[in-house]
Amino acid sequence: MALIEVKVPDIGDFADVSVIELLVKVGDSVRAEQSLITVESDKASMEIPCSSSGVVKELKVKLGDKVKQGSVVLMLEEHTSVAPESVANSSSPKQSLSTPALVSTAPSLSIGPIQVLVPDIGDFKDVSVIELLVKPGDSVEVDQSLITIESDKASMEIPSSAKGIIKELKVKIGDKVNIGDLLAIVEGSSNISSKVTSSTSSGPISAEQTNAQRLSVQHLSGQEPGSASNPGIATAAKAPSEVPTHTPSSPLSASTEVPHASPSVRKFARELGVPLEEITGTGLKGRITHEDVQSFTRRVMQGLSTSQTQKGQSGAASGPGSSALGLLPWPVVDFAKFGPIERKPMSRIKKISGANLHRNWVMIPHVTNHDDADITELEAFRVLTNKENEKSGVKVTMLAFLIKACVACLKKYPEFNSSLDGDDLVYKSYYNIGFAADTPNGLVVPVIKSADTKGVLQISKEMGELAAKAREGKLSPAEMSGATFTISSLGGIGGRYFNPIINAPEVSILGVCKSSMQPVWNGREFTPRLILPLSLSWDHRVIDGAAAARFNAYLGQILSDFRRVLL
Ligand code: CAO
Repeated sequence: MALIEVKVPDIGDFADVSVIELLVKVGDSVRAEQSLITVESDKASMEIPCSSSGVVKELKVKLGDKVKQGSVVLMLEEHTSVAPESVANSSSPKQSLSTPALVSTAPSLSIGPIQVLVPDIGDFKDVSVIELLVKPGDSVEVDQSLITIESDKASMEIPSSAKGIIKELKVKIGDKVNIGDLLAIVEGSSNISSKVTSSTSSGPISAEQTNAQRLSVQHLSGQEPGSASNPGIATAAKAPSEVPTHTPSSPLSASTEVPHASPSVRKFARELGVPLEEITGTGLKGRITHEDVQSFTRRVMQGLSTSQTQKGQSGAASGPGSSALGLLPWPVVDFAKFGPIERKPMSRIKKISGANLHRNWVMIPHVTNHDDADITELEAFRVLTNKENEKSGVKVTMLAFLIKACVACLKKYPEFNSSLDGDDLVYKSYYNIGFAADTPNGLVVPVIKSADTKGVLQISKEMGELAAKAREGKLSPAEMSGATFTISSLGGIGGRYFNPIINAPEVSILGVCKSSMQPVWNGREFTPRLILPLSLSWDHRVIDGAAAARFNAYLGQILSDFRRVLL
């Protein structure tokens, strides 16, 4: 096994940046692309990834050290042998980050609306806006940070190119931005800049990139100070000698209100819903560390302190935390202590559905009734129908029959098709049936609209189309909304019974598992029958046990003799 030096790769304009976090320690197993350290310049921070997998033998940097391209970060005992030269060269970060150099012109008065655009942000493409640091009406100085953007490996603050009052913010949290995008309209009030210096670049950034590496300031009215024409992006592509630049002001002076934390800490805080502005950082220069976020969370969970955000939220909206329920705080475990681990972010769908499931589980008093339905004849009919319709390309599924059967039950027992709204119960005269679909990214619930007006063949066809769209992640919000009742079928997979979680604001959900041949006593003998296990969860605020038992019994009757649907 080769011992190699892992070096800081090309990090664009970053030179002599501080190490603000060590993300690994001696003895750790690391894999290629895993972040090793976080470095931070005055306006941006980024994580330096590992070039290959192996075991950390020695750390060559410590907190506060200054590093640049080529600095040795650590010695790695590689799992697979790779020539050291190629390692150093291959270890380029996912994002090549360059601190934005700002275009400026000679100091002069400039009054009028000014467009502030996203400057050259290196290799960053479609990066998310994660923080708005100003709002309309705020006074801003030149170089004052306006927003924070973050890719998967780095975050950076985008400074204002103009001094004045923010008239309009053109981005919101979650927007994706690129070079040249309009960020804000600033009512300019005085000189745009004073410090004039030339732009420098290091590493392989080309002359063209260097030239383009400027913040574009476009005046909507009046002349660009010191320029004959409006210097939009096009002007920004002039040679450096033609376009004077100025350096950003001191990092902390511009945004003293903004908590300083590395991208991974920000991400960690966001995942936990921890407001960074409420934390006092204990790291270098007051930086918020991973531990700060953990100990803040621990204190809130133990009821020793309260988050301002938590205070501001209504109980119903935020849901009770474990401290409100008098529960022990969530255990914080360093899993890596016990063996190798891999940390992966949850998919967007999982995060959204997880939050919904959690709320529904906590807020709805669930009860589940389990029952069986004899589907021997129905399954034979389904198989026959599929044989007869082979050429149509539409496969009739058991789930389509279940949807039709449930509509009949919902009509007979309308409270199952209702929703709670304060002290009122809203009864719906339409029957939109959601069905849980398992996709590579998580659970989604497409909806068959007006299922009462559709036949089993049409329902099967729509279900096939919606399930395909679900797997491809192409369902529109409209196709996943408006359900009045949901079915979750694990029949194609297996199992006997389970407790499905109600999909609020619905009040019940049917879970079905795999049917199997069972010996059933018919009064004279045991006969083999195909039995489908049913699990009906219901909201006990709206429905009581007797109604649920009747619903299941009626559903069983329909499934055992589908002609009852017509009654
Ligand atoms: N008993 C026995 N076999 C069943 C059955 C049942 N209840 N339901 C379906 N099957 C059979 C089908 O007949 C099919 O067999 P063939 O290929 O031999 O015809 C096979 O299982 C696969 O069916 P399917 O799952 O593709 O089709 P479906 O209409 O039953 O379900 C869908 C479609 C989208 C609901 C399903 O693919 C799916 O995603 N299920 C998972 C839902 C889920 O995750 N629920 C849990 C939510 S809570 O976390």
